Amino acid sequence: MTTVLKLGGSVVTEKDSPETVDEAALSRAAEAVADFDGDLILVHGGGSFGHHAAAERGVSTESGTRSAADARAIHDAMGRLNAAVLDALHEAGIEALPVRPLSLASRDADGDLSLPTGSAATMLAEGFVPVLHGDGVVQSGAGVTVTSGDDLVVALAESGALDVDRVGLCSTVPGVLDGDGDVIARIDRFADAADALGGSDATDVTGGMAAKVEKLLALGAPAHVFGPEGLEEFVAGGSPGTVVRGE
Ligand code: IP8
Repeated sequence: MTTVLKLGGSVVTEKDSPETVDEAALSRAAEAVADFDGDLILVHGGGSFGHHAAAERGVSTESGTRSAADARAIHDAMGRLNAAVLDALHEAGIEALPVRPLSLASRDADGDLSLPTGSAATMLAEGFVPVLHGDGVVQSGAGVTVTSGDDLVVALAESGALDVDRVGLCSTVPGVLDGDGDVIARIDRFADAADALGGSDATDVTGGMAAKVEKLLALGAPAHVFGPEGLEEFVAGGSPGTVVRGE
């Protein structure tokens, strides 16, 4: 059994300030993750690294680039963030290794993601923690488009080989919020939460909470959406924030 945990880009970076790591938040997250017992795959988002690099070049999940220089600029920005995340994880005693989607994944013309998971599975078997991240990924007929960390989470969770039974999405909000700002404890159907779900408030080329919930509802495993204050509880096996589970 494997747990997949995504650390949102807004948790580990200053999302409105280009290429700025939130060092304190990142090391707090790494220390919390260090207490996890079992097989763990981490994914992190783009925050002020990937989203700014992609937005500056007009690249998104929908709109690709055929400029290798632009694709590299996005990938390199994500590489700088990935290095900072790995440094913090190593500092916390976690044997983490990078798995970089540009070199591994592809999308078909409909946007369906293909993510080979052999390297992550072997890393787990050898006692490492694979760390993936949102990235530019080559797409049939579109050049390189942006693949969100959320899509990677879904692909990992759907890979039979990894046997994922639990998913966590740690973002800056304490869960999926209703119209009054209260955390919705459980979402089984998109209609339950549709009215309350809005867009993201900072530069985000891959969509806000609504897009996340829609993807999570399609998973076989329960997904927990929570804020940084819920991370310790999730790592300990608890259910902070909102549980999203499709019927
Ligand atoms: O923050 C986006 O990943 P996300 C990655 O998980 C890039 O949506 C390159 C913008």
